[in-house]
Amino acid sequence: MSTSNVSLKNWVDEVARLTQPASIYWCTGSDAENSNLIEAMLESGDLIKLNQTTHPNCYLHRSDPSDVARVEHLTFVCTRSKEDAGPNNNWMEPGEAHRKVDALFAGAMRGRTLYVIPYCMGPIDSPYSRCGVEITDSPYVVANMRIMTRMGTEALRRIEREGSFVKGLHSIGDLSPERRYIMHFPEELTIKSIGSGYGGNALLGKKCHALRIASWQARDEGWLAEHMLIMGLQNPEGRTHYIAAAFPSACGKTNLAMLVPPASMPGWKIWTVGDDICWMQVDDEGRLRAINPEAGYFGVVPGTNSKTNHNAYDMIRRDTIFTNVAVTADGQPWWEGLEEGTPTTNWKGQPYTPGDGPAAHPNSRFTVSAKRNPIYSTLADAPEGVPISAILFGGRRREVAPLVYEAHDWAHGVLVGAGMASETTAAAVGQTGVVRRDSMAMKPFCGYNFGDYWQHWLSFEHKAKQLPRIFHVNWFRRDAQGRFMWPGFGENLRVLRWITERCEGKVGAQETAIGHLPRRQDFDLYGLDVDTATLDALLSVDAAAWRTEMQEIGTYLDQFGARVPDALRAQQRKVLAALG
Ligand code: GTP
Ligand code: SPV
Ligand code: MN
Repeated sequence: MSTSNVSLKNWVDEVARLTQPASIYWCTGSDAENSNLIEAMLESGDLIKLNQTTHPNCYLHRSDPSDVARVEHLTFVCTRSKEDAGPNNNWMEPGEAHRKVDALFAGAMRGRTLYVIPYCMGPIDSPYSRCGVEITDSPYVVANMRIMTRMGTEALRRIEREGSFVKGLHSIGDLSPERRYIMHFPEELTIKSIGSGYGGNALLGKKCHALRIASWQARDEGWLAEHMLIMGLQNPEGRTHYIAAAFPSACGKTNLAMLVPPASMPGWKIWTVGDDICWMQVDDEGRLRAINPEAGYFGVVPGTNSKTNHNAYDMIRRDTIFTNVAVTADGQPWWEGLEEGTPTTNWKGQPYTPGDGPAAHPNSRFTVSAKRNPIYSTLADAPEGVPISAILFGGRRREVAPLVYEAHDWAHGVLVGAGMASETTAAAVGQTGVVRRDSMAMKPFCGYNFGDYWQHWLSFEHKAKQLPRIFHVNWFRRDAQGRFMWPGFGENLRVLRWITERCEGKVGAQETAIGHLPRRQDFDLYGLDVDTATLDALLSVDAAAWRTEMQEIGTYLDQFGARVPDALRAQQRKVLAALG
């Protein structure tokens, strides 16, 4: 197979000359192709068969122990001007970056197959969707891309009609962290990634294309590419609101998007549109409309059980690729937080005895088709997407941030997003539990200068007629003993209920310097097991702590110098002044 797109054909030839593969294979996305790949990976040891009686069509992949998470320190945005990448990105001059990685790609695919993966991010017939082609020497990447994107012949046909596509070149190289780079060339719509087989480093449609490159394109073209879930909330009267929410990696997007309502809130229904990435455009009526560019979920496994999230738990019982989980004696996948079974083999494939530390890697993941989700929204495939009523920002904050508050207006909401902070997690290599600024949950993913990005966000005030309301949430407050104060998971629906009722102008709040907070009487407390003192603590503002927070946000903004919009600084000064 080949293609009528000359630039694609030439690029594949050029890459083959550089990387010297034993063969070239064009992926069609067919079932037969997938079965053959899985067979081959079972034979090579890339995949391990899990218990097919309890977990039909489920497989385990063990990655190299040095290659289990995103590597932010090895991820670069290579723009002609360093300023355009901004202090939020590692930068390398494009010519130098190409030379550096091309030297590593030379001969990298010797003895291996080069796979050409045409893919479409978003419904194949949506004007909001964008296509790309990933070249890789990893069959695991092919199998994952098949689940995560609309991959194969249909995507190739769209590329041939449209002409343009994002080029992503990937090789696992020698998996050495010393020779690992994730390079982005937004001005050339090109990605080059070598030395890692892990999710965000290797499935180039996801963070590399749909966030870093797409955020750059979105700024040029007047739309938004965000690290957000998209969910529908249907109230007992049958009205549905769609919400988009940006939380940093491993801070609860998949779980919120698949929320199971508590028994004490009958009549509420949740629909998942997306769990990680959201592309939004202003529609003809002046509203923000969102599509999920992905077709599957690459989700955090630990913590998933029938009580925290029955939907997710059911979803991953078949047709799932697990990465770096532990295994029981009878071949079932196992992870921390699963409330049944005993692991006998750890994520590295070594014998496991309880007390040895985590059996599954804290960043172990599942890859599964979105269609396996029992509450999958049929609108996830709609070319026109869904209208967004509210945008949520949120982080993992043991202190300071209350359970929920609403921004005063759009510009203040942009400050709320820009100033977001969260404790680091196992989703990226490095120390965990350290509070860092993570603007709009895009610190690792914005393909250009945050100063310009905030300006782009502010500009929607003039582009749209009916903007979503903006809120901030925090499920992760802790008490003096270190315990979570809020039960989270399904109970988060109480917060979402208040949010949708705010959007409908049906419920009150108290006015504070940082925004509108629900009072106890504004909140659905029926059947909630949280004592009054805890609830009051969750719904209050500590003025002294917030003054410090706002000053720190001011210092953070200073890093971006002249690129920080004046309107954003004005918002920061206004909140600080209101705090007294
Ligand atoms: P990425 O895929 O990395 O972008 O992560 P995500 O934002 O989708 O996070 P996910 O929903 O997978 O949750 C990450 C971890 O947080 C899991 O271990 C969850 O069990 C836990 N978690 C999710 N929601 C809540 C919550 O409401 N409360 C508490 N305490 N933990 C939660
Ligand atoms: C994240 O880290 O935010 C993820 C997983 O969603 S990865 O695809 O590896 O980036
Ligand atoms: Mn993510």
